[in-house]
Amino acid sequence: MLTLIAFEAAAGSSRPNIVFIFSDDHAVNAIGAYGSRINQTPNIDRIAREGTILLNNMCGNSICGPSRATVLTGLHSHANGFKKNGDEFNGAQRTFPKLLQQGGYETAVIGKWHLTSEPTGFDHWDVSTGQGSYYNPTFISSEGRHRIFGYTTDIVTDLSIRWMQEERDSEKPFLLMCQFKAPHRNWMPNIKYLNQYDGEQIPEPATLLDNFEGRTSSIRKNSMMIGRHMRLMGDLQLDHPNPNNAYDVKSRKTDTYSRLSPEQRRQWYMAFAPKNAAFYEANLEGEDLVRWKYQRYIKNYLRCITSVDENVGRILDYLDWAGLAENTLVIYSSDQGFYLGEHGFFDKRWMYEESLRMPFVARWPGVIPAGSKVSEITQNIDFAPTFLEVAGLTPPDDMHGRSALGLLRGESAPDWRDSIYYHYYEEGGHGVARHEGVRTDRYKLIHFYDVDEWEFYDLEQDPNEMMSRYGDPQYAAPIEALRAELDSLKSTYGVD
Ligand code: SGN
Ligand code: CA
Repeated sequence: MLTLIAFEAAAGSSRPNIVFIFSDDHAVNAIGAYGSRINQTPNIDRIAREGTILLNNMCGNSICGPSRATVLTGLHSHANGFKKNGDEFNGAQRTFPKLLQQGGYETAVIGKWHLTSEPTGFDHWDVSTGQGSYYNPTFISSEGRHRIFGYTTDIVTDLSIRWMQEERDSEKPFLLMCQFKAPHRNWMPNIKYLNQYDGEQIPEPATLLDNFEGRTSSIRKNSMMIGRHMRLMGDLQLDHPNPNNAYDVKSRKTDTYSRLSPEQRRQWYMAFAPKNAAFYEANLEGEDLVRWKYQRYIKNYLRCITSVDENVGRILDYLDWAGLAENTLVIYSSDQGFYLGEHGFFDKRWMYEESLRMPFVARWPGVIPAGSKVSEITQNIDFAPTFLEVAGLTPPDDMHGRSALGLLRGESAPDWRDSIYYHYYEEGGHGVARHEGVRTDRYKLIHFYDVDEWEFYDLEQDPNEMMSRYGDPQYAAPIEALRAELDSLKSTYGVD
C-alpha cells in the first residue's frame, strides 16, 4: 500500500495540485525558453522564468502513444506493453494517476489520449477520439461521445478550466492532465492566426538540405522529407477549401476540411487562395520548392503553437485568479520532439536530438527556485515518480524512472544517472528502421538492429549529428564504453 511520507513544502502544509499541460510534437527548438530562433512563446517561458527548465530531458521512444504510456507508468515501453502506436494500453496496470487517486487526489485527463483503451485512474476524463481533430472536434467521456464547435486548443483549455472551477471536488488536491492535439500534423492553425507570419521568412535550420553523407543507409531510407514526402495537398493547404461547396471532392477525400463550418471554410479560403495562386505562378522546382514547402510548413506549425502558448497563458491566468497558483505545480511538456526541417525532415521517431528531446518547464512557487536550470539527463520515465513524490507519496521501487523533485528544487544529486536508454519499435512508419541506443551528456550510440548498422556521435564536436564516428579509431574507447553501457542499461531495465 501507499505510504504518505512527511510532506514539507515551503508553500504550506496542504498537498499541491498538479497541472500537467502536455502537447503533441512540440520541439524544444520552437520554445523561447529553449532558445528558439523561429518563434516566441511568452507564456511557456513564464513557467520557466518563475520556475525551472529541464535542459536535457528526453523520451525513451519518440512516438506518441509509447511516450504517453511511459509518462503514466514510469516504465519503458517493453515493460508497460505499449511499444508502438496502435497497441492497446493495458489500463489495469499501475499508473501514477491511479496512485494519486488512491492517495486522496481528484484526477482528470482532458484532451488527447491516443492509448486506444479507455482511461483508468481518473475521476473525470474527456478525451479526443484517436488523433483528435483541429476543428469542431469530437470527444469521448464516460458518458459517451460529444462534439464541440470551435478550435481544439481553445476547447481543451475551456474544458480544463471548467473542470478546475466547477466540476472537481474542491476538498481534495487535484491532478489535471490537460493534453493538446496541437501542433501535430496536419498543422491546422486557428482562424485568427491564419495570417500570422505572412510576409516573413522564418530562418531555416542549417541542415535543411542534408544529403546524409557520413551516416548509415538507415537514415537515407526514410520517408519523412519535407521535399519528397510532405504533401502539397493535405499537409500544405494547396487544396484550400472551396467556400461555395459544403464539401468539395478534395475535402471529402482527404478529410482535411470536411469538419469546418461554412464560415470557417470561407476564412480558410480567404487566407490561402491568394498565397496558393502565387505559388502556382512561381512554378518552383528543386531546392526552391523545398524552401517554399519549409516556409509553408513551419508557419502553420508555429501558428498552432501560438494557440498552445496563448492557452497556457489562459491556464496560468486562471490559476492566479482562482488563488491556486501558489499551491500548484504546473508543468508544460510534450510527448516528444519533432523535426522542424533539420536533416530535411518533419516527423519524429529517430533517436537524433530534435525528436529525442522533450520540453519540460515547471513552476511551483516557494519550492522550485525561480529562474533555475537543470542540466542532468532526465527522461519521461522520471515523470511518474516525480509526481508521486510531489504528492507526498513514495514512488514504487520498480518504476524505471526516479523522482526528479530534488533536481527541481535546485538540489544537487551526485548519483543521478549519466545515460539514458532509447528504443523505437515501430516497423516502417515514415521509413524509420527500428533502433535502440544510449546517450550520455556527450556521446550517442545508435543500433539499427534489423540491418545491424551502428552510428556514433560526438555531440560536443558535432551537435547536428552530421558525421557518424562509428568505427573511427579515435573514438574506439568511448564507443566501447557506450556499447557496454547499452548492455548494462538493457539488463537494468530487463529488456530481452
Ligand atoms: C499520423 C501522421 C504521421 C505521424 C503519426 C504518428 N500522418 O499517422 O505523420 O507520424 O500520426 O503521430 S497523418 O497523415 O495522419 O498526419 S503520433 O504523434 O500520433 O505518434
Ligand atoms: Ca506526438
